Amino acid sequence: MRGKAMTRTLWRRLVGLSRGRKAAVAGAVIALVAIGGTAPAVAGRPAPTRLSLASDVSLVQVNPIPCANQGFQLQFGNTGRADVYADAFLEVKAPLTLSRNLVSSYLPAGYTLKVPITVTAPRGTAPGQYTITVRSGESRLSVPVEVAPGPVDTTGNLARYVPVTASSENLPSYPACGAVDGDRDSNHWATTTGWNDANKGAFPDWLQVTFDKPETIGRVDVYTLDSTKYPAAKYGLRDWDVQVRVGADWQTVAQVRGNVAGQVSSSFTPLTATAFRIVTLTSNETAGYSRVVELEAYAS
Ligand SMILES: [Ca+2]
Ligand SMILES: [Ca+2]
Repeated sequence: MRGKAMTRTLWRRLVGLSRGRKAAVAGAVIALVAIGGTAPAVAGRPAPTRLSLASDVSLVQVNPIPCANQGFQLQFGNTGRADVYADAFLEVKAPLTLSRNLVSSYLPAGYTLKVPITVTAPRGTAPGQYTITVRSGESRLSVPVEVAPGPVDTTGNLARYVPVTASSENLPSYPACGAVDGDRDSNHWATTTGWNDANKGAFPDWLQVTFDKPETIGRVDVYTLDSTKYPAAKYGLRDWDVQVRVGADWQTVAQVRGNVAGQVSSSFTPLTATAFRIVTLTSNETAGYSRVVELEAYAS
């Protein structure tokens, strides 16, 4: 705003100056344009583009855990008098990632587009300060980011905070990471705290947890959807295999069939594995989905 106010002041003064001095002051105005200000429209020419960039927060706090919903709202505005198509480019240093690196939009005059930007830090990201930079035309915005130290699981759950992938995800409400977020409560269903696959009536589906290093695993607990509104006997998983990856090979270590309960523990002879997964075969719902509220693994 300060740049625009200075520009207006300079032009007001320019009106009262001699021709020679007008030229000198005009040079100063052009310099202001280069750093983000904009000269007033000249008669007979289209009004110049004036783009503004802002964030709704002064600092983005980021936790390096799966499914952490953290970020900021980018406010991308057209403060000029002409409608425009405009691009905003966003960057952040690896290993951080952004949900969007480009916002491309039609911006009517006087309109501010508000875009949620999610910031993700993978497990193991060094804690400290990072910066998101946003640019559009001559406008620039820096958004500071603070990455917190990674949390440590104290329950022995090998899957907690660990990267998870799935055959498909029903987004945005049912991401795979919801199955390792520590929330086993089926009453929180549909609020990103559980996984639902994206192809109804088609099986198998799978949900996989991949370890940072080989782990000894001897038990896998599955919490499928089970609430008063959505009982497991009607909406939960019925049949699935539990598999662990030893070296390059997947081994089936347990099979669950005909389940109608909300929680099933599968114990097996402990193995040293680099990953585990459940391969879902059918649901209690006819032509239904795979639904897992929480997936856990333990040494025994
Ligand atoms: Ca969960
Ligand atoms: Ca499916």
